[in-house]
Formats: sequence, structure tokens, C-alpha cells
Amino acid sequence: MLIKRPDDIEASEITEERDYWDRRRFIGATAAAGVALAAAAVPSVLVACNRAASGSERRTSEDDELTPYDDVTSYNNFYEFGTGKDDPKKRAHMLRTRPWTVVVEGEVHRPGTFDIDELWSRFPPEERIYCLRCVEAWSMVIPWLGFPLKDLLGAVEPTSHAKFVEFTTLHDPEQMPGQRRDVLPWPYVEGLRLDEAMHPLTLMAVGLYGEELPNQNGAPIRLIVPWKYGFKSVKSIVRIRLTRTQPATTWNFVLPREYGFYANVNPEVDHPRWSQARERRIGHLFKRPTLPFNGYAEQVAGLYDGMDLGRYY
Ligand SMILES: Nc1nc2c(c(=O)[nH]1)N[C@H]1C(S)=C(S)[C@@H](COP(=O)(O)O)O[C@H]1N2
Ligand SMILES: [Mo]
Repeated sequence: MLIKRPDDIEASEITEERDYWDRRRFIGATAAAGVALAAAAVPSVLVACNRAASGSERRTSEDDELTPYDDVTSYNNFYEFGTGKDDPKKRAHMLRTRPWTVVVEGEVHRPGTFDIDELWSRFPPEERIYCLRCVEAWSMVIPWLGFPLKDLLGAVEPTSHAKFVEFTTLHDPEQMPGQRRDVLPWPYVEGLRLDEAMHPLTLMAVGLYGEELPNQNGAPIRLIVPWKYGFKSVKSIVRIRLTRTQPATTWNFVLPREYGFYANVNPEVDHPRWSQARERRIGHLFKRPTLPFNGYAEQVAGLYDGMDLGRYY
């Protein structure tokens, strides 16, 4: 396992700084404490990704292996920087992630504009190991740093009319060269039902591997919905809007037959052009069976009771 640790932080500095959550020092503390921190100080580490389909735990060391940092940060989908997997790493340095604000508005009693540094201090990030699975049938296991989206939504107080949440990526072709081409309608938008957004597994990620998010992974703040296909996990978010009606989402808008609004990982629903039954964990040679809800069925299946998941894919 590779944990990045900034050289400029002494081991002796590490514990006490976590009390006041200075962002950079927090990163140092997390990285240095590594696995011990994951077990002790951070209660919410969860590796459901590797549960067997039966729901029984199957945490062999091989299954739980984190995807190496270099793979997590060099094999990406982020069309704002090009459609190739290696384009984001090559080009995402063009994105300026400070200053950065996130507007939270719509059906809320207390709309607001949050500075990214304010979010770091108001909602101290914790490490959570979640599996990210792309509809293209590859997956990675990533130690994200983030805070539950429900904490932010709680702060803005949704009205009784709020039923959905829409997320919007920055639109700035100067900084995002992929937006100068019509490969997708810009900006990238995604959405969740309010109960999905309020689920404790749903994370606003601000870092990975104990560091601030690399730009190619969606800096400075992106969504992680671990039981859904990766395209739901929208990057570099500038706006969160609570709505009464289901928002349009980018991939559903472009290719509705291939990408639904729900996008729950479901091995039984084929993508029209390929099977979703098996996946390749990046760094592993052989494909493995894909688990319903990406392995988080026990926690989230109840959200969809009574829904035909073959129809609402
Ligand atoms: N703004 C934006 N967000 C995005 C994408 C994108 O092209 N633009 N790609 C999505 C897809 S298809 C996947 S699989 C994940 C990939 O996240 P990663 O690069 O951190 O692995 O980001 C998602 N979020
Ligand atoms: Mo994806």
C-alpha cells in the first residue's frame, strides 16, 4: 500500500494538530498514521466492496487490496480534459482549484455559498475505503477522504418540497480544454434522489490516500456514490441544487438507452453493448463477478424496495 506523506511534516507534529483540522496538517496526520488511523481514529472505514454476493464477509488480503495510488491517479474518466484514460493526468493541471466555492441552493431554507477551505474546516474529512466501478467494467478500491453529503444538506435545511439533488461541474473551457469540443453537453450534471443523497454512504470527497484530491480525480470536491456506476460520481462540483423534480443527468441525456438515472451497479442488467456481470479490478489479471449494488446491497437495497430495477436502471 502506498500512502503519500508530505516530507515537510515531522512525525512529532502529527497527533495534536488533528484537533483543529488545519487542512494541510490534517493531511500529514492522516497519511503518517496510515492504517492505524483507519482502524482507530476513523470509525467509518468500510470495505463493503469485497463482500461476497451472499452478504457474508470475504475479506481476504487479496480482495481488500487497495488500488495503487499511481493507478488511481493515472487511469481516469474526466471528459473535461479529454476522452482518453490518460488525458486527465496529462491536462488537469490546467484547473485552478483555489479560490473555489460551492453554491448550495434551490429547495432549502438556508441557501449558501461555501468556500472549499470553509468546507474542510466545517466538515472535517474522514477516510473511507470505497470501491469505484465504472460502467466500462473496471473497478478500483480507493481510500477516499471526505464527509457525508448529508452533513452539508443538513446545514442548508431542505424544504419539504425537496425531492432530488442536482450537482454541476465547473464550466470553463479556458481551464477545461475538453469543453471546447462537443463530446458532451457542458457542464456535466448529475443527480440523486434526496434519500440517496442523505444516505450515510454518500460522500463528498476532498482527498484520497491521505492527500488533497489530485485534479484528475475531481479536485477540489467531487461526489462518491459507492453503490452506483462511476458516472454518478461527478467531479469538480460548483453547484448543488435541491429540486422538486428529477433533474436531467449528462449520460442519461446523451444516451438514455445505455445510461439510466439510477445507475445502480446491477450485474443482471446488461449495458446494450456489453455485459455488466463481471469486472476487472485494476491491477488484477482476472475478471471477477460484479456484486449487486457494488457490494453495498445490505446497506442500500432498501432504498429501492418495490422498484423494478430492470426498468429503473
Ligand atoms: N465532471 C465529470 N465528472 C465525472 C466524469 C466526467 O467525465 N466529468 N466521469 C465519470 C466517470 S464515467 C467515472 S467512471 C468517474 C471516474 O472517477 P476517477 O477518475 O476518480 O476514477 O468519474 C465520473 N465523474
Ligand atoms: Mo465511468
